[in-house]
Amino acid sequence: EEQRLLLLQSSSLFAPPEGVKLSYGTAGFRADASILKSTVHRVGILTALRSLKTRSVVGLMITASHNKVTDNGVKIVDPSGGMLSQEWEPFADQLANAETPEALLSLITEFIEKEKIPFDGVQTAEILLGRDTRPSGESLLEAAKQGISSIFGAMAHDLGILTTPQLHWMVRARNKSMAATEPAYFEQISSSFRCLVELIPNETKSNKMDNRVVVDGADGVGGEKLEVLKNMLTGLVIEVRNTGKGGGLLNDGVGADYVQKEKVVPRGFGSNDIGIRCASLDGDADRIVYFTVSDNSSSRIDLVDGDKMLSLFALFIKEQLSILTKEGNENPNNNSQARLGVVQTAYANGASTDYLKQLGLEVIFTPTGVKHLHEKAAQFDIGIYFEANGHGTILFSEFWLSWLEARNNEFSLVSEGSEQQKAALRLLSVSKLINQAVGDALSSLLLVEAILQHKGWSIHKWNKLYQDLPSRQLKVKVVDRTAVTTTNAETIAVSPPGIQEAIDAETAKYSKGRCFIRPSGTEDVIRVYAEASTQESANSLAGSVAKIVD
Ligand code: 16G
Ligand code: ZN
Repeated sequence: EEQRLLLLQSSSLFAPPEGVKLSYGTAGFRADASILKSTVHRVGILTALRSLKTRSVVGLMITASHNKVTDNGVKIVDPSGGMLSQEWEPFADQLANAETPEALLSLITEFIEKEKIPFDGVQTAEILLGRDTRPSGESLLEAAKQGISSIFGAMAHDLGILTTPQLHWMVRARNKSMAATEPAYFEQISSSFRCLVELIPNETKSNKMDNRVVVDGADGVGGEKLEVLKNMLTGLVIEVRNTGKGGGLLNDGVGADYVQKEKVVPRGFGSNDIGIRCASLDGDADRIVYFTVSDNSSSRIDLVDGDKMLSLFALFIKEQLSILTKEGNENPNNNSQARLGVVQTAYANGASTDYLKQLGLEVIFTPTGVKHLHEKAAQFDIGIYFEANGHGTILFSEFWLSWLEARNNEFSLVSEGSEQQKAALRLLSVSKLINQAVGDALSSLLLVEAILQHKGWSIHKWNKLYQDLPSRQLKVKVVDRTAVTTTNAETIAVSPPGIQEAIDAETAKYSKGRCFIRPSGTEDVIRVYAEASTQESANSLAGSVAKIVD
């Protein structure tokens, strides 16, 4: 009874905005920050319930990633460090849209019963809170805290300003009883980077490679954190621009999303940077793309996107695995081939998929959205996933990692310093460097840098792994985006009837033509993606399919 009163009282302070319907989309709730307080308060309540239900530490992150600075958002981090279980998403929607405190209370009561959430006053809940640099973050975080404290036994730990992947990492670490602080995070990724650098073969060490990278911090949290991290590294010089300290506006003409979609340089980059290796983070540092300033026009870029990072990572891992499992070594039992797989979405450039298949890798497709890719990648011993937009990571199964640890220990006894041991150590370092919870721009940056140094490659050499097929993306504003439904990882439209046949007929007119449509998960639009052998034909294919949709 006391609990009910507390919830009613707390909720009456956070009335939902009128006439707005919010939904827990691909990446949590997102909207203009001014209408989000009640939603965040309710997500606070939900996060406490999630912690009670799972009897573990969970997380709550306040961010709107690459969206404009006046937007904000909120999402829940599950005990594994991954996204909130999809089963709970519909309930998040219901909670956010309950009109009165009474309606909210009855929803919660029903849900507690249905989900058998232990509500005995004995079980406690613990929630880690983080936010990006948006000015609205502070008051929204306060709303989240009040939501959490309206559940008896729930405790919030405010960790202040963090990148999204840092919070995911910390939630995962806490539930594994490991140190879950920011210094522990920096220490782990900087020391595993150091290990990879120490294991660079002598042949490439002597290559005079440019060890400088210039990073666009999107005027957000990533730039700020990278300023700290860079001082813990040796053998790599990181120059951070758009750190947010110079008065620049978050995501405004800067950031990975802008650079990838517009294919132009971010603010603060130009003709002085021609030939230099550059990278761009998004507003909460869970995405990164590389680029170079094009030498014919100082505002255009050559983009090195998520697909190319995936390819570089896949190549490196595959090489290390083949050294590790080379035949004729001391140990006849060494026949454990790791199952290595890669996961992409329909947006992956067709040339990247061809390249990966030609490497002999298993390539799987899922619908857009990190939760889908992550789930599939987790089914391999080593699963690599990336969206073209620069979000991705490499997952190592616990089982395979302990096999690898054991192999490494054997090598220490019988063949210390052998090539095989080095390969084992490199793979172990990668598993510590790259965020196991979610895509992380800072750890992806360091892994790219370590691999380029390992191979003695410039960004141009890397970019030549394969040549992107020309592509074009368009969006079509529609009244009802749910009219379009898709199947086969969004590559085929099943409704409205007849539309796929029309797309097929159009696509068939182009050499290397490929085209799909899908409803956006974050905007009221239908997205069109087209690829073909020339830029003109990709543009024209996208254009005619957009007309079909309209
Ligand atoms: C969200 C997703 C991102 C996806 C994008 C697609 C997460 C953390 N983020 O930002 O992975 O690429 O949505 O947006 O899942 P769209 O549905 O509007 O095309
Ligand atoms: Zn982001």
